[in-house]
Amino acid sequence: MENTAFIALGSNIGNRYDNMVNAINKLIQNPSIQLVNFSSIYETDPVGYEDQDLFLNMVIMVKTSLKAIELLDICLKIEIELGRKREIVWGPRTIDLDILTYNQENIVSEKLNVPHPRMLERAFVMIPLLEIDPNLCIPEVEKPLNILLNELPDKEGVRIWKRKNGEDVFVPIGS
Ligand code: PH2
Ligand code: MG
Ligand code: MG
Repeated sequence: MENTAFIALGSNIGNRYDNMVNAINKLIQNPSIQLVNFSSIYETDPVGYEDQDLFLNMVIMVKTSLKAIELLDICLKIEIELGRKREIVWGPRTIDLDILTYNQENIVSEKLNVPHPRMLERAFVMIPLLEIDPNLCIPEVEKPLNILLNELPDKEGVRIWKRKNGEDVFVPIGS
């Protein structure tokens, strides 16, 4: 499992928590993907298209022997299996799985752009990402990520919903 990827999860339709846990379980059922770390779950105000329900968001870190494009295909397949319909850009979704980074690679293609082009502007990505790796470096980004996060305006739109380490500890891996 020589590659490291960070993946952002988001859900704002149906049982949001089950959608996230089911997506993680489906990912790690793949023998080429191993879960290394995961963030707390945050409830977040919708960004971009605001007339929709609150999201749950989190970030996971995986190791994988898959190429980035293969990992993307698995993510898209899981989105469909969990009932995602693409109707409105930035609109409601049962589950969204976005590859944020893949090693230190820069990938620009029609299907996949890594690092994720909007990740640095989104507190709902940056807060859970920094929770699991405060020292992460993003290719071609000079500023430390905590400084970039501090500069973001919409941090109060991201509120802890289920703590990773706390009284209501959750385990995203089912039996
Ligand atoms: N995803 C979007 C657009 N807006 N807003 C929140 N709070 N969380 C998301 O995951 C999200 C969003 C497009 O992927
Ligand atoms: Mg997204
Ligand atoms: Mg997506």
